[in-house]
Amino acid sequence: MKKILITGALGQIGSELVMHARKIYGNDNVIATDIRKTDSAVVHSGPFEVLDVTDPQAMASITKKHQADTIIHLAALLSATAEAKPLLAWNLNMGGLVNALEVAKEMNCQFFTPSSIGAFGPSTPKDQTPQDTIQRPTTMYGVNKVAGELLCDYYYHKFGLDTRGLRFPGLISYVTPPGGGTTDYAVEIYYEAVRKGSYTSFIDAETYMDMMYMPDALNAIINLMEADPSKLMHRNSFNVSAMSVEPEQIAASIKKQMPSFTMDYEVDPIRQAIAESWPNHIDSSAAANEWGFKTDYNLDKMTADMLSKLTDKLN
Ligand code: AKB
Repeated sequence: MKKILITGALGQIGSELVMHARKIYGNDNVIATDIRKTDSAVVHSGPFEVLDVTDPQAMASITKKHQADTIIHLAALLSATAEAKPLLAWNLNMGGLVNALEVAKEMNCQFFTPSSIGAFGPSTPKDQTPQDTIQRPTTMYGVNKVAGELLCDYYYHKFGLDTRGLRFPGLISYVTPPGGGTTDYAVEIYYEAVRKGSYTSFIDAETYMDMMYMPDALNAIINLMEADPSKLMHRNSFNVSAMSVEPEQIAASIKKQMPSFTMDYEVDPIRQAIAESWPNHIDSSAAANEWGFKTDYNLDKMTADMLSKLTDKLN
C-alpha cells in the first residue's frame, strides 16, 4: 500500500485528491499538508500537517515522520497570480518543487507534480498541440512549468527517481474554487449561473482553451501513478484534455438546463493575453497510448453535474 504525502492539500486539486486517495489507499496512508489549517474534511479525515514548501527541513522531517513513499506536490501559484507576482512565483513554484524533489530523492519516493497547458506559448502549434513540440511560454507560470518539467525529467534520468506529471488544462470543480488562474472563468460561470442566473466573462468570446472536469483529473493522477513504468515513453509531462471550449459554448451548455441564463463580457486584458498565448486544443494521444488516459465527462455531462451539485451547495 502506498503512503502518500500531498502538498497544497487545501487547494483546488488537493482538497479533492486527498479525499479520493484516502478512499483508495486508506485514510492513514494519505498525509495532507498545506501552509494553513482550516476546519475541513481534509484536515479531519486523516493525518494533516502544516507545511511551508519553501522550508526544505520541514518538508524532509514531515516526510520522514510519516515514512511517505510517494510525494504529490501540488503547492504552487496559478498563472494570473504568477504574472502579478513573478518573483514570488519563481521562489514558491521552483523553490517548492526543488525541495520536494530533493526529499523524494533522499527518501526514494515516487513523485508527481502537475504541469499545465501554460507550459506552451505563442510559437507552439495551437491545434492538436503535439506531446513533443515547441515550448517557449511568455508567462512566469509557463517558465516555471517548463523548468519544472525539465527538472523532473532530470531527476528521473540522473537519479532514477520515478517522476511523473500531467499537463493539466483548466480544471472545473464545485468543491474548492481555484484562485488566480486564467481558466477560472470556466468555474465562476457555474457559480454565478446558480447564484444570479448571469455571468460577466473576463475571457473573450472565441477564445478556445482545454478544460477537464475534476473527477477525470483525479482518475488521471491515480492512473498515471499506478501505470506500468515500462510502458512510459514520456514522464514530465503528459498532455491531457477532455474538451476544448470557448465561453459561448459553456454558456450554451448552461442554457440547455437554465434557459434564462445570460452572459456578457468585460475582458481582462492580462488574463486574455495569457489565454491567447496558450493552445486551443492539445493532443492527449501519448497519454492514451502509454497508460490508457481517458475521460468520462464531456461539456454537457459536466454542466449537468456542476449545476446540480452547486444548486445543492449554494441553496
Ligand atoms: C491556470 O489557469 O493558471 C491553470 C492552468 C491551466 O494551469 N488553471
